[in-house]
Amino acid sequence: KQKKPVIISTWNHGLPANEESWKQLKAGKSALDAIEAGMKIPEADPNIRSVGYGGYPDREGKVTLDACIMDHNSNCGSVCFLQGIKHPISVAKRVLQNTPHVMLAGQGALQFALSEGFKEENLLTPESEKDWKKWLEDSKYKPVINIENHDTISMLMLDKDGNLAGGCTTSGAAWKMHGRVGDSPIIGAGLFLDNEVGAAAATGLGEAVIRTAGSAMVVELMRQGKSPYDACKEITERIYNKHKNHKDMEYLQVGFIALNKNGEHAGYSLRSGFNFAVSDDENGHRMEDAKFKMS
Ligand code: SD4
Repeated sequence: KQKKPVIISTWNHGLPANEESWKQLKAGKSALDAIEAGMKIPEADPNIRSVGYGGYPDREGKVTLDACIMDHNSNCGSVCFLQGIKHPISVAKRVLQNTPHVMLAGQGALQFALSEGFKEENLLTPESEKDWKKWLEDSKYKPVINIENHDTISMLMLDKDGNLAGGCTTSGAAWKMHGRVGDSPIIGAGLFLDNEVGAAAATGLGEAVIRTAGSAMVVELMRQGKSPYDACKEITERIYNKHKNHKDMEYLQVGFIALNKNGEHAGYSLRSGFNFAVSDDENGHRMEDAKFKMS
């Protein structure tokens, strides 16, 4: 029997996002509208340093954003390397709805956002600017594992009709090179779903998730009959095996969430410290700790 609706999203900031998305779903909004409304909360929160407004900038002091959204008909919208727009998830939704394309990047994404009525604003908060200036003192790129329990917000949803949808939004890796794009806006890497099977999304070091087509692989394992938990675990282990002797291993963290067509969910991460928010009728809104491979 299918359990629905169900929402799952990454990290502590997933909880207020889930609560808002849940409210929207219960008010009869579409899955895409509900995802957008929920994800706008961490995007707008200056204290969340890994998403949207207030996110850590790149090494040139520029906040550059990645986001995507996908519906049950495999329609996708994505923006990457977008600057100056507070709600990249909303722009991604407009790419899905109002363009013949899946992905818009950089200046082109900004131009599209402005044409859709979005306002350009400064996303670098005084706190982020201060941290960036401090970082410039030794300018070492070393991603932080479980950055203040935040990182990307990725959300998966099974709506009341039993259809899957998902989204991701992030300011990416702090102190990245200018122009760097992570896994989060890439369909198949940071997010993937097949409405016949299930949905998966990633958080953590995007390079590792892209190298392994992470979320797409989690969905394929579910297609072959694996539970969400076993699928997330197997792909996390694959990522570990591929990176055992890699220079990224020192600071490598990846985490996956997955939700199948029956409403069963799971999360799993390489290192400890990953958690996710889950919402359903049976147990309300709560946080769950992911199982992990190593501490
Ligand atoms: C990315 N998965 O851009 C996102 C978030 C992150 O270190 O910053 N990870 O890779």
